[in-house]
Amino acid sequence: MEQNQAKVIVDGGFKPDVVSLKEGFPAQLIFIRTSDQGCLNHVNSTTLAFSAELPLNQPVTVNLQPLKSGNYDFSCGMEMFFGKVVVE
Ligand SMILES: [Cu+2]
Repeated sequence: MEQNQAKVIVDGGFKPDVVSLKEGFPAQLIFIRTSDQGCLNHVNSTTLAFSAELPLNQPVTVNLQPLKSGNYDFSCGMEMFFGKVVVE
């Protein structure tokens, strides 16, 4: 099966801050924090039900169950920086 994943570089913000995933298949978000800037050593999402530490320069894969179409938010631990997952 085709991979259903999106990569986000964490470098003083989430880059890109909008990513897309396909509806109805297991999915992965891969975060790579490449900078010590800001307060981005933690990412979480209430709507996607995950929470992860982001060690510097180590890709972190978040596995997601098949998703329904819609928009989902994620943010840094202090909810200062935000990103969005568009599932369709
Ligand atoms: Cu923050």
